[in-house]
Amino acid sequence: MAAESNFVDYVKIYCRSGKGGRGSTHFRREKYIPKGGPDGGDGGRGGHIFLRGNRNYWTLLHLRYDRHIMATNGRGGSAKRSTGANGEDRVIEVPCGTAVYDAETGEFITDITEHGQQVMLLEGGKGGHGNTFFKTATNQAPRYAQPGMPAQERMVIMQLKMLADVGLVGFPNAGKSTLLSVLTAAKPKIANYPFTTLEPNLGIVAYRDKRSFVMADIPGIIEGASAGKGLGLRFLRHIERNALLLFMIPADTDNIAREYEILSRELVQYNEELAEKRKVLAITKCDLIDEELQEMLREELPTGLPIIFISAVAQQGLDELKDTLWKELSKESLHEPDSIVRQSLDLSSLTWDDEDDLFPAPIRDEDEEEYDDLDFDLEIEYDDDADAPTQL
Ligand SMILES: Nc1nc2c(ncn2[C@@H]2O[C@H](COP(=O)(O)OP(=O)(O)OP(=O)(O)O)[C@@H](O)[C@H]2O)c(=O)[nH]1
Ligand SMILES: [Mg+2]
Repeated sequence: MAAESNFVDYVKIYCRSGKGGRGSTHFRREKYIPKGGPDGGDGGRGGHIFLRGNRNYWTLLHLRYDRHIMATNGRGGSAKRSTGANGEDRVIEVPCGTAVYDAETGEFITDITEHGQQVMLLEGGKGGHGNTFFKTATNQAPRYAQPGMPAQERMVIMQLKMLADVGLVGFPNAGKSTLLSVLTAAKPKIANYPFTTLEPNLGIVAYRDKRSFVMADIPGIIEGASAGKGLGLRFLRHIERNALLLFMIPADTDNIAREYEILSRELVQYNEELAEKRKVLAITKCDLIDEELQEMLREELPTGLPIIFISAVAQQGLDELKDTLWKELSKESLHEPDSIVRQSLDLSSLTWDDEDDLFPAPIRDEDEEEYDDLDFDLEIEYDDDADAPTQL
């Protein structure tokens, strides 16, 4: 499904840092300096792999087609104490809100939430010391050098979890996209059939005194969503970070309290911590019922959360809704929203498009170290029984 869509919020990629270049075992050889002493340089460091937040990306689409990300190796050291070049680093640009997990264990690795935030995912191998480094008073002609440190590799899963203050939660057709379209400049598709919205949409709600907050319209949830029905769990991850959830149930629903129960249950089954989020309930499409009916409805509503009657179409109750949302957002959070994001992934819950196999990239011939032939000339120059070479 996601393959046809440009909204890519999941990707599995293989990353490898560069290995360190090896140190050189070289001895100085010049025409009139017969025993020139060690002059092998250090190897260069292998390239690192970094992640960097970039607000110009909204999805992980750009990573879909570049799923093997490899830094290059450090070069070996060489004669005249020359240090090998460092490998080239690779920076993976990701949208703000990207959480990264180990694809084999599900372990949470890191979370990129800000533009410019940079995190090292894999460290390049350190370069080995050349024989010059090992020269001491008692061993003036070391015939050894260090190899570079190995590369690191890791298969990772990246998930985008959108950064929004308020997440809209409701059954299909509840009027979520309509509300987003009247409160923000976003232009989501709106229609009188379920699952009109197939991708989350974000909008900025302007509030008084130039204040604003971000609202996310996510596709409709149905009973059984946490077990994979409808669009299933795929989009529930986008409400993980929301400080506040706005539940939306149409006024002409037979049993509002029951619908509220079903929605709450689906969320909790997805993740228990969602139960701790602040909630507001909007009874939508109130233009469909009269005042009298509204009064009757009040009797049978769920308790324990602010409830606002609205109509996006008739522009009723919208200011009151914004006031309530702002008030709730300003309260101290009951719980740190990002703690859910930082939990390990349950790999068995990944049932959608992720199982297109991705294999580690093979180590190619050109990745293997190149030897500097000069290094092997040393036996000709030095006789093992000879004294240590004279001063450089
Ligand atoms: N009468 C009335 N109809 C509304 C109101 N808000 C939305 N609708 C209608 O309800 C239908 C569904 O609205 P959407 O905004 O697409 O609903 P949704 O919750 O985004 O639906 P999905 O994307 O399918 O989950 C559309 O035909 C809207 O015109 C309202 O305040 N009053
Ligand atoms: Mg919609």
